[in-house]
Amino acid sequence: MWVTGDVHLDPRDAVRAELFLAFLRAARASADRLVLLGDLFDYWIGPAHARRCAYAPVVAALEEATAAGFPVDFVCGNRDFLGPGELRSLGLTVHGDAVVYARGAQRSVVTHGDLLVSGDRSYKRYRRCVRSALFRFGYWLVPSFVRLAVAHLLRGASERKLAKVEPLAFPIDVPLATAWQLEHEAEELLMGHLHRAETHAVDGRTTRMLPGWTDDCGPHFVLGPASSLETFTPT
Ligand SMILES: [Mn+2]
Repeated sequence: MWVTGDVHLDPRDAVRAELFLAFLRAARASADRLVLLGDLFDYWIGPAHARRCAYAPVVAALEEATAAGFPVDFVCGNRDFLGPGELRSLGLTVHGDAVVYARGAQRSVVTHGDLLVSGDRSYKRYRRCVRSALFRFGYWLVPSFVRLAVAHLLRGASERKLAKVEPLAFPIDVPLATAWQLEHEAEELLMGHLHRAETHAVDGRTTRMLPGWTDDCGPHFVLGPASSLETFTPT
């Protein structure tokens, strides 16, 4: 089983899409399942938009993989809240904030990681807003060009904030991550979101953080008796 996330495909970036396609082929050849822990797309407006931009070959490859019986799971990230149902239509199995995988005696919690960051108050306000019932209800009512405008607005706000306060520099709440593992009787927790590789071990329980993707490498965890962080580069 391979776990990755924070691919951040951009609608205009065919290079990153090509790398993800090669990664998906490698996953199908080497693993029995692929888990995406969120932020696969930089933003998601809907399947119609996805089929018109650089997402198109990725959407087609995910549909092809799942139709051929290769399971692809999706754990929602902070940029995926708008269209989990639509991702289901591509054949993906969509989970909520966290999912637990058991491999023999080894249990791993996989989550995007945004709920385990302490101190980011303005992000928590933003998350409450976009995940609210009213916002979601509105999303289904408006035509896709309005969704696109909203996505650009939210993205602009996020980029401005990145420039100002560097939210990726926020520390992870290790006691909270350990509490999640205790609650799920898991030995490890895998997360992304902060785009940096870190490992925190507390009383035999380990939290592993996934670095973000770049244009030439796709970091991912390979789950075995002990999970390892690997880097995919196309040959
Ligand atoms: Mn991300």
